[in-house]
Amino acid sequence: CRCFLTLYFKIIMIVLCNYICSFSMAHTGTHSQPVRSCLLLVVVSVCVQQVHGVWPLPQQLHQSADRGCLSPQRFSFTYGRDSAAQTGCSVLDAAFKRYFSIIFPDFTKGSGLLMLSVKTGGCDGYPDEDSDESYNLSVSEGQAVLRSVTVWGALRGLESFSQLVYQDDYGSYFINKTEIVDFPRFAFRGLLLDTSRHYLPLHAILKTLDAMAYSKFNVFHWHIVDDPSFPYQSRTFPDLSNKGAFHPFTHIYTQSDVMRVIEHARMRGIRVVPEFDSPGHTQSWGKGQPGLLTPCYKGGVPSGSFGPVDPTIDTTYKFMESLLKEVKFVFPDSYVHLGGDEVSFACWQSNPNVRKFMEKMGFGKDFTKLESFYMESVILLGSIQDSKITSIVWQDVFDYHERIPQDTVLEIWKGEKYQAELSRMTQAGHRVLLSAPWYINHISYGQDWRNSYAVQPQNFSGTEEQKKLVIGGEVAMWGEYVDATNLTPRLWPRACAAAERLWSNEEKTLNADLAFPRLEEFRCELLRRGIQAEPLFVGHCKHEYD
Ligand code: CP6
Repeated sequence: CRCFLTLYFKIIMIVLCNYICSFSMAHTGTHSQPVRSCLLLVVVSVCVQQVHGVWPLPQQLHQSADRGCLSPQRFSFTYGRDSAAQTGCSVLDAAFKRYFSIIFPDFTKGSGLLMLSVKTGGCDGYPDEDSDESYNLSVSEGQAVLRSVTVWGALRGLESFSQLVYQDDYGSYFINKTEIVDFPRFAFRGLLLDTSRHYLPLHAILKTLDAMAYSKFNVFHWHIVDDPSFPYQSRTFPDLSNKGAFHPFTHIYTQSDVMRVIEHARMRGIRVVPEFDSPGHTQSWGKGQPGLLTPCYKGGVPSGSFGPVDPTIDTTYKFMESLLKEVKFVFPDSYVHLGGDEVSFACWQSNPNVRKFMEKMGFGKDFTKLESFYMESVILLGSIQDSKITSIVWQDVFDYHERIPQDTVLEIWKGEKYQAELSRMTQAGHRVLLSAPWYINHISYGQDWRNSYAVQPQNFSGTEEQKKLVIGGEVAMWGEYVDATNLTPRLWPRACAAAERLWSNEEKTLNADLAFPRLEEFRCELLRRGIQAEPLFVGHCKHEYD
């Protein structure tokens, strides 16, 4: 350990600097001004060298320039005596192993430094919307203590701890004396992956979950099926993927794949919210479920093509009921995304049965009423069964129809005027998720993470009560132009900007220029951990290849 070596180095620097300063003073004839600014320079350079960033920024972070050495051979995570979670806690035993090898990649387990104390056990459950993710971390000479209410908070604290450890040029490990008090600003910090436009192999999803945990995302929104393909292998309706996937064996998610995703996410305190988007975006569903989609007509006869789900027949609702029942059984989270976006009315309009149904229901020529009728029925199907689900729907459903059930969460995806939309939705008492400004499948030249960083989710006209209804937001990675070849660099580090916006205190993180060096450092850390994150700008990292 070479603490003293750097101490000597500092002393030599200061002496050297004083010498240069007095030299320059003698020559210019000025008084104390240059000495002071010169000393300031030394202090600043020492400080800059010492501060090790955490991304996203903790609510309170006090770091001192005092640092201690960490010896990999003598380091380990332990459970405090007063901790409700003890050895055998699945989530934390696994997290200890993971973080040990993240921090010390070239070593195996040592013994005794970071002590962890969790108030409540609950190691075998799933994180949910009410999970307490707060933690306190205190790093001092010789030991560190991490306190949290839940295991999920402990995971966030371990992540921050791992980001505080650094190596000097000789390979010695250090951590500065640090006090952190931390908790998330928003409870819902999501990332959407689209596995229908392109199939994403399991390893790509698992790796994305790893990277999500590094920036404290806590919801994986799995847009699992859509028009182009239906890769979810259903127990109840196996033909949906047999006929609707790109390939019935290689391009599907089996029940065991889905379980692996859910468990990998759970171990990192991440919820998995599946989306089964209907009545639009369902072309692939029609292949394995004949009679589900509306036949389109041309010149008074069926044209052979199909439109959205047929909302006029009983069998549609029976099917949706069975499918949702399975989804609730397979996915433990109490939230399910039911879609409801971008429904094209042309096909419904062409179909004489649909027109007859419209007449019978008194909808006139207003097809938004028909879409609302369908969505309302499907939301109801989800909520009347024994274990209640909370539905999320895209903003279209609210735009068409303000009388959807109060506990339905609305997600904003349209780019223009999302502030006005936030106002109207929260005015109507709905909880809201913001995704519109975080469509990072869109790329452009330059540092577009700054746009994501500048978003102020609660900056709209409304009462304090209304602002509390914004439960968080989501980064969306739609898959039209994305598969496993380019997913990672397109996501990271750009998604990190939203991660900090959703976790950290707004006042402390408004300035993107101040965030820049910390994000650069975090991006290098992602590379070191094997996440092929793209560069923010000109420069280099110490570890550029995995
Ligand atoms: N697929 C689904 C999509 C989109 C939506 N729903 C989408 C629309 C516009 C943009 C990006 C994605 N590809 N099912 C809208 C929620 Cl810019």
